[in-house]
Amino acid sequence: MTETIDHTPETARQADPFPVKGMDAVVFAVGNAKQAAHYYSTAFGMKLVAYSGPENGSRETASYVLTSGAARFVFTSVIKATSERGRFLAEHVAEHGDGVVDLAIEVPDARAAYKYATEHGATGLQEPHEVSDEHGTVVLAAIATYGKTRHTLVERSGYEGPYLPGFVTAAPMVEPVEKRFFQAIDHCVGNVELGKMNDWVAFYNNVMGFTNMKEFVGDDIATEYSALMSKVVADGTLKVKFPLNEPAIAKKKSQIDEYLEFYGGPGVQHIALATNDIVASVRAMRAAGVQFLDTPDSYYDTLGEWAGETRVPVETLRELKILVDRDEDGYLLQIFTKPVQDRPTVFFEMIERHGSMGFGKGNFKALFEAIEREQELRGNL
Ligand code: TYF
Ligand code: FE
Repeated sequence: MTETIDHTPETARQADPFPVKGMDAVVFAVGNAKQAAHYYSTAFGMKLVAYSGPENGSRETASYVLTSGAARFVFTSVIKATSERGRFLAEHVAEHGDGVVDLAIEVPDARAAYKYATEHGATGLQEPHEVSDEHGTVVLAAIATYGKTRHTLVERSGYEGPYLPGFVTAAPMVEPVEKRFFQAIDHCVGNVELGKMNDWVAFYNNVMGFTNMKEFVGDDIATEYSALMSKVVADGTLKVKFPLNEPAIAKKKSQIDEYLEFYGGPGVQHIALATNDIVASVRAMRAAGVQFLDTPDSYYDTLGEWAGETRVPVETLRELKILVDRDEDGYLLQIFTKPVQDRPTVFFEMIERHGSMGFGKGNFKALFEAIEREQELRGNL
């Protein structure tokens, strides 16, 4: 009998089956991309860096690319739908309102990523293909996720332009802010239908090799406060984190049901933006007219007892309605905007992490009471 010796180095055996470099972009389909670009410039301190539209050969759609540090948002609207893609985007806005069509992920090898994903159960939407212009070549592929959302897999190592081939460099729309409000996308949350959360967790486990993070919201919290269940999947390096929510039966109508009703199905609920100065950012955003969820004074009256010291004095947190959560690894500061369009659908979170890799579980009671007050005002409770 011969013994087989495995000569594979330890690192290769444990190699990530689906390596990612990070979030590439969050792509929104909106009714008026020109005005959206202006809002994210003034209210979110982002900078217009690239554009594609009729002036440079895109007769069907106009797209504005804005960045803040490593975070990139793309706003696309339809000028005249002629192709399948144009009709998809026009119908998406008609059906869902402004929303996210693509959580694009940067990968080192788009062909390998697509192959792995589709061999492990993903629906392919676009086979890997090269796109080029004078700035170089990218490889793009796309797979479907919840609702009509997709993940474009972007391999951009052969490209040095402003965003993607076909885009031209654009000058900022407004005077750039002195200090950016956020520097990265921290996590992107999906709302899925009742009973489907575990299926989507399994999807990311199988298709991308993502693993579950320890934070989850089970039935206990669900029925008492939040009316939702939530689990988080992430890549091994925690650069891409996707919490997934489903509605739970509770005392009041679930905020997830409200989203599903008004969005018209599953989709992206919120994008969390990582900041290293939440106080300055929230002040500037409030001054620019961004509306945040309110937190009652009682939250701050007892905050010191359990949250301990943070870098921000409690009085400043109280003034700006910033929430705190703490776990064994550290703490985080966070705040949530109200929905950023007329439908009670997509919103944003600002998050400043100090060690904690959680998502603010300790704030669920305060947060969900604030959301319920808004639902009540909308007549959706
Ligand atoms: O991303 C998260 O899981 C946290 C918690 O409507 C959360 O931000 C979950 C649902 C929600 C608001 C916040
Ligand atoms: Fe979040």
